[in-house]
Amino acid sequence: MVLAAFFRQHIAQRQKTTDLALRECRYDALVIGAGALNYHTEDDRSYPFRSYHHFNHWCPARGPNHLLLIRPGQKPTLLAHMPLDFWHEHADLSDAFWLSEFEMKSFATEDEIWAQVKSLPFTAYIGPDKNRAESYGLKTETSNLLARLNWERSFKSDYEIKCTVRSTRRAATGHVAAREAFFAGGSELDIHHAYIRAMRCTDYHLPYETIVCLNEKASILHYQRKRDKTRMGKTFLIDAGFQYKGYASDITRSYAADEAPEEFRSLLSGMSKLQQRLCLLIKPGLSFEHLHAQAHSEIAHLLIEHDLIRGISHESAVELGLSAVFFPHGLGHMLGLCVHDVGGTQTDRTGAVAPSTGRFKNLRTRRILDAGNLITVEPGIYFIDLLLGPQKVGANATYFNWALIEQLAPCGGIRIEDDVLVTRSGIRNITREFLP
Ligand SMILES: [Mn+2]
Repeated sequence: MVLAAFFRQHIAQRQKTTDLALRECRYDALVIGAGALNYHTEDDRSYPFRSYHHFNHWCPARGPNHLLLIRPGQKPTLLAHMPLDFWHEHADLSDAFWLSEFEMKSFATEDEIWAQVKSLPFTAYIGPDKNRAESYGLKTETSNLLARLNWERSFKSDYEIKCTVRSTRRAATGHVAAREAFFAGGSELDIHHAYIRAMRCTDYHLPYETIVCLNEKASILHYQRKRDKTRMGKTFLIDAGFQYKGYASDITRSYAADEAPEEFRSLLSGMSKLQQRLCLLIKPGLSFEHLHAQAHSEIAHLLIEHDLIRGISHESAVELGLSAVFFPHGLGHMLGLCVHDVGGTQTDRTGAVAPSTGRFKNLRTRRILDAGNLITVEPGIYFIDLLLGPQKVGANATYFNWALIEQLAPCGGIRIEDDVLVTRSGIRNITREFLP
């Protein structure tokens, strides 16, 4: 089946789920804004444009100022902005694979577009331009509706899975090239360039800036600098993806050269197996917070096995927060049009928030997983000064093997991240299909 056929199904599903959501919230119609260009202060340069994600959920059209008008039982209308502008290229949409699913009307000015949605009967607006929407008589207090739309976003259609697979395939070519550049002794900048070159794209196509860390920088979770002087790294962490029709892949790999300390290489191999075991536990009905707790338990085991923590059981190590010193972030997040996708803490379509067991703070996802959810699984172990420092003088200081920690700190850390689709019977690990 070609992408257009998958897209047709996807739109039919959107129509059905959105009609239901509008009915439940008693709206007659919905307007979704793509959003406008944003400019640097007192400057005519704009920030790179990204369409509003709910706009993207319906329509892959690029560029700002488009509106979508969704009315129950009717073909969705794309009110497209086609300005008379010779400074920029404006996409010719006439042969877009998705166009037949819309009634398209083009306008040269934004005012003409907005005039089309003026004073519609009880119509909700979602998007970045709320003030303008209100001035045109649209309803912008839409949290009830958004909760339902966010909920539906967490069940990926076959079209969305197809896009995620393409995004992953492309990212995998970058990851292979990045690994080669690392083992060839390249700098962080060399590795970043190798990644981009292999994917045949520019930075604009990335869902987030690449995280390319040699050695100790792997302990900085969102490290963004690309050093060019440091070469011949002993350890390497890369967190990088690609975006296809807006759908992100989000993949992390960690490597160690032969020159890296044997203890670190062994820790890396243990983490690799641990990550795979966690993936295989996933099935519909599993609480992601429970899986996060399981990750802590296994990581505590690994730390004890490698003598980084000593004189304590793995249960107590988790209880006292010792595993969290090495693994301070959540195990994963929903993935889709947003890298940290919407709906991660909802328990139902009305937006009720999942009750927390109170054991872990700041988890991006606390859902009971269901078939169709797309989620990342990304356990890590890091040597972070800011978290280790207070432990040195704290009540638990004797549980840490400080000599070994000091020896491994220059290795930075480890994270391994796959993108996993929850299926009726278990999982489809999309990342491993392209990056085994
Ligand atoms: Mn991630």
